[in-house]
Amino acid sequence: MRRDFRLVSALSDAACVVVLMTCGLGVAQEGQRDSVQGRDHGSGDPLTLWYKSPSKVWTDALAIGNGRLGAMVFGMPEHERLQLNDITVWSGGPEPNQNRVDAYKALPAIRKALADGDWAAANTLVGQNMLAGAYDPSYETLGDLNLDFTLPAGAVTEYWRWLDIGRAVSGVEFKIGGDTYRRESFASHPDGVIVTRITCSRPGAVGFMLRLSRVASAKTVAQGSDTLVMTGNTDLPERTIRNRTVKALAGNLDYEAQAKVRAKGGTVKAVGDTIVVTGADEATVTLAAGTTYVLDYDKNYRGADPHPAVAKTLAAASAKSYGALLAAHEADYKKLFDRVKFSLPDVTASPETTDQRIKNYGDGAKDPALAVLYYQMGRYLLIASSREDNPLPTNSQGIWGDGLDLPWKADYKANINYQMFYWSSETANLSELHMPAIRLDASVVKPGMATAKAYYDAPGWALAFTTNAWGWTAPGDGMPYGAFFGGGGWMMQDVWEHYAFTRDKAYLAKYYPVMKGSAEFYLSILQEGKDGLLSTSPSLSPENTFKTDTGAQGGVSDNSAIEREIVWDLFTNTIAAERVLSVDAEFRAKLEAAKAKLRPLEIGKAGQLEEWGHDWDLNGDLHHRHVSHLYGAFPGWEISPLRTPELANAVRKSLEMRGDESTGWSNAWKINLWAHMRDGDHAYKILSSQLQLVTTSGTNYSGGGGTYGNMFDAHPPFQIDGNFGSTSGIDEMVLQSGDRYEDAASPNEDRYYIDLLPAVPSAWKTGSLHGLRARGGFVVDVDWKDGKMVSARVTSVGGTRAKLRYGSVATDLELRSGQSARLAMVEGKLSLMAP
Ligand code: FUC
Repeated sequence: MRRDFRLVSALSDAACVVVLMTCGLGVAQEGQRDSVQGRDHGSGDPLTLWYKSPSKVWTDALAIGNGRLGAMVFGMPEHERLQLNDITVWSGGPEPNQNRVDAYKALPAIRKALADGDWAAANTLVGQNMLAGAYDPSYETLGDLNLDFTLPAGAVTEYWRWLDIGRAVSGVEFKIGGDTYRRESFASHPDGVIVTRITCSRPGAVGFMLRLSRVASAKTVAQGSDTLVMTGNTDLPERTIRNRTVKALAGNLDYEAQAKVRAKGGTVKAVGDTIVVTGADEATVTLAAGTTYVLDYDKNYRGADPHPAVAKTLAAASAKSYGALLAAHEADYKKLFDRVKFSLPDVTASPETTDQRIKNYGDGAKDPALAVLYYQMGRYLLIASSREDNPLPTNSQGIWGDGLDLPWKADYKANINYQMFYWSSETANLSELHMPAIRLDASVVKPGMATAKAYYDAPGWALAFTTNAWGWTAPGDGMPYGAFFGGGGWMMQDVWEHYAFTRDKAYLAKYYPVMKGSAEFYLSILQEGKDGLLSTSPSLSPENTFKTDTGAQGGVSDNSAIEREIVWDLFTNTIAAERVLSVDAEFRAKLEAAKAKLRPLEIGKAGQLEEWGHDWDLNGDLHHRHVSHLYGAFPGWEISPLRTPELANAVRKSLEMRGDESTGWSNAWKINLWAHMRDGDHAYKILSSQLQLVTTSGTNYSGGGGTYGNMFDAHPPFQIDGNFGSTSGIDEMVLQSGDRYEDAASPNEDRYYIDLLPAVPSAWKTGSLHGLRARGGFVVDVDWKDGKMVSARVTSVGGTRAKLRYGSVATDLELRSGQSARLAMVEGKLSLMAP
């Protein structure tokens, strides 16, 4: 179908509406704009992504966001599409009856089958008894802001579009005849709006029709002459999901979006449910949105009508000039973004477009500046999708998802993905952006208590394999992945790590009960073997299955490694939290006793770390994307090459057996794991395959991971965890701080080694990374040259004592808050000196 924009401009406004409505959308590259001639250079700025052709598919478009509101900017010359998202737009609603209340009664039979080695029976029993019902709600699009431009005929030349992540501004610019047309878009956190400004070098040449639309359930009306108001509810139409009919369901969530146009010169008027601008010198479109969502189980996740707040936000932002909005946005964004500076000498400063650079990188071209850009893109995306006051954390699409049933519901999958979103939040100096996740974690305690009771008759709270906006905590959906019960314990890393990095004791006191509730659950479900050792039974290893030596297959074991590693980690951190707070000595003693009796991890016949607590690894899916049994090496700290060398060797062996090719997030996990194995070159090899250009969006579970042209991670399809996880991986190559030591001078404080340059790849001979955060409350700047550290500067942000380590040589550090120290290699020795 073709839209003819010349026709539009020749008709009356009223007729335009009819033409547009009958002609369909999204094919604006056709017609007279068949040939868009790209500009031959970008801005040259190292933190700017740029392209010389308009977006053809969604993963070409460029992402902006203010934490809660996001948009994908497509940048077609005649048609701008800002595909909109609000982090709270979810279908479905709370499901207070999600649990199977008597499920725990099946446990004795399951445990007996496991003790008897009847793996098949155990698997069947878990499938029959331990899963809740359907899991249907999905994160959804908010809709589209469409601008259909009236442009003169003629070739589009010198076209380019960009995203400047140093300023968080995206733009499109091109020429027709001698005139330059330009649009700039950004999402402002201080003003709570998305802003697009349209200009042309020729006065009076700005003309467009503005529409606000959504694929389902929305109604748009004009209000006055310059504003559109779109309202609706995220009810689910009847759909088919995996051959199952999902009934129409009234959604729990109402949304509202408002867009207002301001123009200099020309006219602005409402025509039907559109706003038409003609003959203006420039125009600014401002969009605000909101929903009834509130992250509160007791309120059934339903808050106030968003209308008054949306109207107020829009009115306040519209009263400011474009320049004032932009200046406030940039200042606010830079406060976060500028905390970390990463630089690698740019050997071949590439003039190519960003997608071409990604392609070249995958083809073996050396472009270290692309790795720097990719690293900072992870930080940009977190700032854009998880501000401190976000009503929900970033989800598996960040905030950017188009459609009503997004891949894997774009939820908070708690068997790796959700936690990976926040791995870099603390290390990459964006600590406050971690808070939305910590609040979500705390919000599942109440529904999770019912889940703990239903499936284990246990105290505390439990969360199985995933959660969503509506407090889902039950196991479910399918086997074997749906019956994993490690999600809650794993999520508690959020709560602890935020303290470990910030040393905020008031924060820890507030959230300690959340950790304690999770620890209580695991304490009560641990099973004692005949030898007195503890493990979980039933236990799973996310999404993987095993094959025994006699050929039995299943996904339920009596001793999976990851569940023990999660428990080790949770108990270690809860014990540490109690030591800091001194509120609960009796409970701490119970955890200490149980931790001492946890069944040690096993090393199998190939030297690998056993995934199931049985030596079955060689019979199974050798290249499975999940590397769950390696949790103890990362994100956990049970295994480390210097403290537990034998287990670390087993981790290396398991990583080798799994191979390097996988999905995007799996690549990212392996970058972190190889960094923790202190093998920077292997980490770098996987980072390089993560920087391969992916152009397909079909789901691939066994490989194909990489990066889309717009720098989004490709599972494929798009899934943002690989972005965040890779940024964390680079942090872990340069700085690690999770190895603890006992400090006799202050035995109740958790103390850490700060490992400088533990795994910098040989390809990055010389470089610097300034502003990373280390556990214990420090900021670290480190510089290296010819593969060796030149100097490091450590500044206390609440930290007091640590051990600085380079290779295996360590030195003690003692600082007061705000104080710095410099560490340098002097005649081959680590020396601490005044900054
Ligand atoms: C798990 C993974 C998939 C995907 C999904 C969001 O199911 O195994 O690969 O990441 O979560």
